[in-house]
Amino acid sequence: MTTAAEVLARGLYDAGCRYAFGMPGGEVLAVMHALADAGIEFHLARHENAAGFMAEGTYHVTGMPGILLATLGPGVANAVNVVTNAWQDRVPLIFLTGCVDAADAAGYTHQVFDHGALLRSVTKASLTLADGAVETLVEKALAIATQGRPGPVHIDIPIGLAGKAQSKTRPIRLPTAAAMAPAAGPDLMRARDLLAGARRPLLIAGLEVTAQGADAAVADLARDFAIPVITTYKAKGILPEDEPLALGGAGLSPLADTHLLPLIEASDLVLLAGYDPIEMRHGWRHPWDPAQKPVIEFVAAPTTHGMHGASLTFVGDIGAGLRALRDGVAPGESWSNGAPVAARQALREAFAADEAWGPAAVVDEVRRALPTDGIATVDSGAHRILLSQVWPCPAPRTLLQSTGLCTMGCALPLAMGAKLAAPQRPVVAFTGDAGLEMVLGELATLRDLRLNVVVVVFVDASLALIELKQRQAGLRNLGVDLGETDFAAVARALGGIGVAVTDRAALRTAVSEGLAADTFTVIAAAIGRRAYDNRF
Ligand SMILES: Cc1ncc(C[n+]2csc(CCOP(=O)(O)OP(=O)(O)O)c2C)c(N)n1
Ligand SMILES: [Mg+2]
Repeated sequence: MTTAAEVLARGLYDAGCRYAFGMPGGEVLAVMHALADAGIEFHLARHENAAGFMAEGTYHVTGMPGILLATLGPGVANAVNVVTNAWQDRVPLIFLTGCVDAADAAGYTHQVFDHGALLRSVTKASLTLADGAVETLVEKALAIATQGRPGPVHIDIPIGLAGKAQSKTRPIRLPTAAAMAPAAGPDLMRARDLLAGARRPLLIAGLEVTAQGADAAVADLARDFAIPVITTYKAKGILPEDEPLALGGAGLSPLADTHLLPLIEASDLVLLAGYDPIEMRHGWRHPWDPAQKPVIEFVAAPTTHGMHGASLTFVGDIGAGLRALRDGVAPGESWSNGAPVAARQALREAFAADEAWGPAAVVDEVRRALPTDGIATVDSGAHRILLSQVWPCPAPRTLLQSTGLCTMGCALPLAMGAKLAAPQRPVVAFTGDAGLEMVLGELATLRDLRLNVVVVVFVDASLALIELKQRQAGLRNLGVDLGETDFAAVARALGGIGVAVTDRAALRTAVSEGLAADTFTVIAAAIGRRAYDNRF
């Protein structure tokens, strides 16, 4: 006998899913056991929200959708933030939940609400598993989650159905639809003419490039045609950031924008590669007028964001699109006035990391200690905006963060998922003190998983980003200060190594020992309040 839960689990396994995280309740036990029996590792987290970020961490390493499992009612409600994050940050997440059978729901209210109605605005789809159609629904969920603009898909699993035998089962059919390359035609000819005639071309690359694995196509185009590249924070490293054409990440820093936006203004052709402006703040609304300047866009799915326009839009396979664009075009002169080199130099000076001590020194020391195959994650707050400017990425997908939703509490669990899926790679999580306090329980999960993630916490006893905004707005100090937490002691109490540091040398030692340890390490870097004034 094969149950519906087993068919579901086998389907997800056959599609390549290997990791599930969550918090069970009585209503999802059959599903949890079926997942494990099918060969999908199930890991218990301390909060559904963190479990979802662990699943996301595995996705960035493996490229396969992660699975979040939650029980009905409070389990679903606890997961709303991470599901929304998957929606805004374009993460293919399969969210499995239990629900009472329809007949029961008609006359029973305890913990019962309409999961689909709650989740519909923040998922690509909310499906309910149906007797005899399990394979079809798994196929549908995976196709929806991974195709076009990736995102979360919810599957509600009625309790009675999970353990019910399925009379006929079949292997699932994996999604076959491939992203389309641009068709030959007048638009492509015009795009090639524009590239051939450009003298000051500029590339802006976004998260869809990493999602589609089109990094090499972007980097090759940039190098071969000497086109400077601005990326979003999520796309950092598409062009290794030590290369002269890499202008770093843009998104949240008005200071960085003062150097980058004038380059856009000066350019005579803007090429957008997988650029989804969901990562960008107000300053990136309509940064060009396509009536005045040619803008050629390659995107994964049709756009309706209203953030900018383009002269030509090609929807589908971004790598194939860029290769088709350059086909038959000879590289010409590029930026003979040297403006991108000057902008790069100005950015380096604006975000210098040579201070004796402070948040940039913390970032600088860890960057020196982390090998180039290392993965860093960073939480939301002032520390992230500074780090995203100061931290050079040697490759894509080596700096993970929440850039669409910008939620706190993501860095630690993202690091845990990444480490689990890539145990041989060193992993460091950067977080603010408030962000770490939001997910402290996951240090216990870290201990139980025996992962040697190094957690670096910027201790400023403050919601620094919000305190800064409060002060800039001329408001009195309210609701933004934290008491002092001894994070090193907390780490030790939870079974890890804890170190408090106040200078570069001690930090250097703590990071190298942490990376070599057989358990997790929390490094509490005391930077004091108001460390970010005039930094970004
Ligand atoms: C879940 C969530 N709640 C609130 C916010 C708003 N917010 C953004 S940054 C921030 C302060 C974070 O403080 P901390 O983690 O200490 O980082 P710091 O700014 O001090 O570097 C807050 C409250 C958010 N982004 N996410
Ligand atoms: Mg703080």
